[in-house]
Amino acid sequence: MKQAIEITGMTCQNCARHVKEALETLPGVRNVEVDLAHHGAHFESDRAVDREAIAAALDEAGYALA
Ligand SMILES: [Cu+2]
Repeated sequence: MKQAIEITGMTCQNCARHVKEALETLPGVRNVEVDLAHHGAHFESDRAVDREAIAAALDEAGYALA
């Protein structure tokens, strides 16, 4: 399934890369695409990824789930 999220705190391509890496640490998540211009990201996963787990991974990297 595909999941789309909105993220706050990204300002440059380095941020986008950090967010991509953070999301890729989540079990089952693949094909992460970060859209810096629109403060978003989407990815594929076998099953819905818990919103709290996404928020925690982003928080650890210094960003936040919008
Ligand atoms: Cu940055």
